[in-house]
Amino acid sequence: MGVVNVTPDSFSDGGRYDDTPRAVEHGLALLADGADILDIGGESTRPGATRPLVAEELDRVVPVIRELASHGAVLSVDTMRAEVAVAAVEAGAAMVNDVAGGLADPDMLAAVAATGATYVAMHWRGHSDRMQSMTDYSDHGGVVPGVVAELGERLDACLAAGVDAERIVLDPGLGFAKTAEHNWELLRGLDAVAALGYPLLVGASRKNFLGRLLADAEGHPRPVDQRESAHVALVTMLADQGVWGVRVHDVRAASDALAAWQAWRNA
Ligand code: PMM
Repeated sequence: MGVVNVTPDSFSDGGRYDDTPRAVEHGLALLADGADILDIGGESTRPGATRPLVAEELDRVVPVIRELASHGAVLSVDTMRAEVAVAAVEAGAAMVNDVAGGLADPDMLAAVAATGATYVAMHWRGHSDRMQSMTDYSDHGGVVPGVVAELGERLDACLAAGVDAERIVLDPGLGFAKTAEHNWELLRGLDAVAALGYPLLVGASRKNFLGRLLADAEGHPRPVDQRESAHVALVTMLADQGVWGVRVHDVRAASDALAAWQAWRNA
């Protein structure tokens, strides 16, 4: 899944593709690099981000989805809002990628169920302006059981709202109300999340925990655009664990890693 952030302020690529022609051009380039799905987002979820108006979000994503759909791309909309999800599906999106797993908008799950779109339910505890103060998982005995329990609740809510079980994908939500250590624990404990019985999507691309892993001698995190080699190692391991998808910015690097992994497996 290649990321197209039509936002002025995403941490990894904010402002680079924040108008329709540039976003479409970027999406087409990601397809040429081997993306199977493009994830179109109009709201930055970086820690501390403020939310756009609904109208702004619609203006950002709908024209890009309409245009990329006309090129035959399989499209996902990265949104927490039912209204945006419905408009995106009408414009040609086949998937709704909701980082809030339905918690940010009480209408989301019923709206998605009515569209018949595939739904990605990510683990989430609160909006970006406060999520990094919500990293206490001690009530659950740790981040892995905590995410499994809370994602399990979202799963039940999806099914109760009528979302087709065949169309649900789960995501542990790396970096969302998680410390760097939590992200590593989740990657290590992904089997427990997979045991919920649904396909998994994982987004590690360019995230802060990789910057911290690769920090220089003074402790300065490695810049966002220089974290790819470490990410490629994760993509390969995630593929080997059987995850359904990886959400990535550098599709060429991830595709190359997967090609090598596949050739090795098939030999
Ligand atoms: N991460 C971001 C945005 N959307 N969606 C899913 N399903 N999983 C993620 O981990 C995820 C996401 C934040 O990254 P970005 O600002 O680079 O898009």
